[in-house]
Amino acid sequence: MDEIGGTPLHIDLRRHLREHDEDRDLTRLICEIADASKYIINSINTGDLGVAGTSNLYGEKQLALDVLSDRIIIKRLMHSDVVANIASEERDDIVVVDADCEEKFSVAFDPLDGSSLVDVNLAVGTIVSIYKGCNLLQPGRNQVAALYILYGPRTTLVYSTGNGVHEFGMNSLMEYTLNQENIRMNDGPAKVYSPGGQRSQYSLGTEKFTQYLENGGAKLRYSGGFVPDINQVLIKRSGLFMYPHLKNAPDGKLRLLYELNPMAYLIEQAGGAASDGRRRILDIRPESVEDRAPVFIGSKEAVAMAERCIAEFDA
Ligand code: AFP
Repeated sequence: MDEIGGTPLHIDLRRHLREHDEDRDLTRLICEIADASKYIINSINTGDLGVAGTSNLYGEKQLALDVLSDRIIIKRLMHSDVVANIASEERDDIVVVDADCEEKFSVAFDPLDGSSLVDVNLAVGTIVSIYKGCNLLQPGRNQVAALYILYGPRTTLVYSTGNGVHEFGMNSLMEYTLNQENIRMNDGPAKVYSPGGQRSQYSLGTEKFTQYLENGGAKLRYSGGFVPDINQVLIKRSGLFMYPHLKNAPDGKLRLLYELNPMAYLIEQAGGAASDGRRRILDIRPESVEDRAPVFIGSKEAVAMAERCIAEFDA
């Protein structure tokens, strides 16, 4: 078996899940989502870049790609036969697939995060959060799995089921094979930082924290896409992404169910941290599928410093 640094290569996603003795239904679910991404890639490369003529529950104009990606994933989730409830960032209500839900999974997903970047040919992604049972409105610490798929120069998939964080690359046969497993963030200061929101709207605490990052030599890397920005922090094993509380948006911008919980689960599994500036993202109990929260996510040391600056300057 070919290996680099102890990583057995060419192992495909299904085999990796099986070799990690993952639940058979969870394996099936994750592989269905991976398969859906093949159709999303095709849509991104050849599809309609225009608007769909509809808006989502946040009043945002939906792109044709948003609606198409949402439909592709919903169809696969239903086809899996192991899903009970589905919440999509592009839909107003939770889709109830099976009321007999205790033994099945409930899934929250953002079908094409950063879709407004496709027409300028920047990287975008799909983000998925998985819970056992019926309830989607529970703290993120109860997730049984999370993953994202990054549609960039290469297509990669990163997942965790609570046994480490693993990255797969799509090969020429459109299969996902292992690139690296058990990814661990390095300790120490953040090497890169991705500051979301307008700096003029930053609180004093966030401004002091941003200066701390810059004085510590962190390089600014912000693409406007949560998935590529988090992927950079994870694969470089160092960095900090933030979309903080703003004077004109106290809850920040990003959504707890579809964006923050799955990414916080992955980054914590890799030895990093995720906070809203005052508490652990994964301990927040959502009140509705629409909930947003400020976020500081990445290297543990940087997240701890963000909390210190906010406690000291944003009382
Ligand atoms: P879109 O899906 O509207 O492009 O927003 C992308 C996103 O949710 C997330 O991927 C980015 O990190 C963040 O919003 C970018 O927000 P700004 O455009 O305010 O920088």
